[in-house]
Amino acid sequence: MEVPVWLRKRIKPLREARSVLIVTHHDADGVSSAGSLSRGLLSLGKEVDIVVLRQFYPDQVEKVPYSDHDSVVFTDLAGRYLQEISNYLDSFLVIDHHDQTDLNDQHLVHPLLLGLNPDVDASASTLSALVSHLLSPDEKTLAYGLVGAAGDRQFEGGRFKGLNRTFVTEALKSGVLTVYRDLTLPGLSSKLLPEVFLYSTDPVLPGLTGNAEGVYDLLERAGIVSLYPSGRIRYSELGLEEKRRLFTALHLHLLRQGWSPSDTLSLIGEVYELNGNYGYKSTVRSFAVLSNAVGKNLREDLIVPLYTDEVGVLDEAESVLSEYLRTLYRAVVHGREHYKDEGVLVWADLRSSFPPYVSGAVAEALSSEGRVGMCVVEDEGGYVKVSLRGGRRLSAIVSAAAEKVGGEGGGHDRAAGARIPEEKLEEFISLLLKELQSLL
Ligand SMILES: [Mn+2]
Repeated sequence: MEVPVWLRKRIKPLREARSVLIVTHHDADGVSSAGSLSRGLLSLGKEVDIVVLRQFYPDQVEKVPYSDHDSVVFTDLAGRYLQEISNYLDSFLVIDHHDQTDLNDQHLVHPLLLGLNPDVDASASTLSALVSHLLSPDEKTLAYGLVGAAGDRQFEGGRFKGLNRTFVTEALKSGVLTVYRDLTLPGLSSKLLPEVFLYSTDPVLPGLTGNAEGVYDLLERAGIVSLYPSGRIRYSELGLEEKRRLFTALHLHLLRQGWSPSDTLSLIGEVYELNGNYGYKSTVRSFAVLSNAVGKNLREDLIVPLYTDEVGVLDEAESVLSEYLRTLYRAVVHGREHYKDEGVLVWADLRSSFPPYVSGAVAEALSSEGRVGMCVVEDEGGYVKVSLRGGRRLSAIVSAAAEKVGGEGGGHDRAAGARIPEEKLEEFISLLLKELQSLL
């Protein structure tokens, strides 16, 4: 791996610091960034503290114990606030892969500065692991850096590319990783087969996630029910022919639900197995699901133990995960039973009944061919958070509608979100409907 001189220089404050604070985002990429970076810092004998945030606002500075540390690293967030941060911190580094950032700033580490695509070549965790590896070389750190890239779905044709690919190669060479092609749903080696589909939230599988009847039908069509009537079978225990039949049944099911052939084929890909681990840490993708649950529950205390292979932490982390998956499951079921049908828009109001992190999965479960799914949850300070999935040109539509009602929003083509004043929700929805209908 060629590492440019500017990058080595830029991480010098981390070498010199005795104590480092890592401020990170609450998803798998943020957790994996903090975890991978901690490995290098701790092995050099430094003190490390981690703070997990739902979202970074520069004015939160009083709430975070910045002044107790020699240096601060922001990972998977804060890229657009470099100027504001330099107003109150001297020694800091921002490792981010989002847009709207000043690429000339001396505190930034960003994929674009390395000639990499920030959506598929490297995520914040890839770069955090790179920094960690520069401080203290360790191939396992590189493998753990891939966890966040998996959480951000940085795959093309079911496999990593760019710097992520380089990490795979290095980790393979040193034996910390094994790669093979198979179905890539998280939990395949640790969960019973019906539960894999029932609790699948990354991705949400329409007609299966949160739908016990749908899962039973699928397994029946695949001939699995007659072979294992109790359902007490793991995917890894199936024979090759059974696996093939299961995938064919799944493929047909998802096509009927409006998925494109290439979307369903993307469920087959490279599986990156982490050697010497077990349970939900056994593959990079399932470790991402575990990390995401830890982050969404703001359990920063579990990050270092998980990423430094502390014995005994897995039980607790997996209980956080199963509670998280149960909550998502209940939210998806609730959303499907209590949605409002507005034609092009199908939406559920989950304020006061569920934590905010369920909104993306519920919106995804409500979306279908030609219809946008939306979920409303609580946010702080008189705001609501809105997630939308499906359709097209969503980012532009959502950000325009949100701005008109005094909120803010954005995202991607088929996945967007907004934060809007609670009393403006109705107005926001009617603006959305107008725009979505005009696209028809
Ligand atoms: Mn990210």
